[in-house]
Amino acid sequence: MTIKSVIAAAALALCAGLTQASVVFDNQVTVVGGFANDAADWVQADNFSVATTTPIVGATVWLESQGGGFAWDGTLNYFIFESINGGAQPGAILQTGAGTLLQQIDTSVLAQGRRDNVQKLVFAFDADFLAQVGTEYFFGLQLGSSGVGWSGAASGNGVESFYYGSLDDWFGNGRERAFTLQGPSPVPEPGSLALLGMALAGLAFTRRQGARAA
Ligand SMILES: [Ca+2]
Repeated sequence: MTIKSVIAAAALALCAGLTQASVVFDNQVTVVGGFANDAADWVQADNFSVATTTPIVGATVWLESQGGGFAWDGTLNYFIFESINGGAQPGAILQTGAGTLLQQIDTSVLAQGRRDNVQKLVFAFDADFLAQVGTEYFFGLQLGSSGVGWSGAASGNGVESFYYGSLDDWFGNGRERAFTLQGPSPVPEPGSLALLGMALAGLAFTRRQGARAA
């Protein structure tokens, strides 16, 4: 292994750690298309909890057109609610904001409208939300464009509410929503940092040797 390849490998490991946010909750829904619910006129919500107390910095959601043509206006309003009534419904809003789109991926899964594909969207929260271990919450989403639904699966305990009415008038629609929640990027491992340092030191040494020989 040359020093250059060691540097490249260490730099790659560092970059991977910095760009890949950790998943702190995965609702583990297999998106098959056709099980979307309108998240424009309604706020859709689904429950979650985390394994350790952690900030949540963003989310990944799967969206699809219900009538065909993904005419989404870019609005990604998100909510974190309390979970009340033994997990039956969202309670008070703990945080809400306008998500910033980081990435949109056209999946190969046919959408409900059967004319285009389910879209996978990665977005960042306005501010971190500190989720406490042992506490259940609801994650909610409201899009700007009607006809765009939040993908999900046929069974589960998804809950929806009529947005233009009252946000405390929830009822279960019997569906799981497709989403993951992201924690902060992992701190680079000491091993890869040490490797990079050693490689750089080695490179400086060989350069000195080369200069002396010349
Ligand atoms: Ca659920």
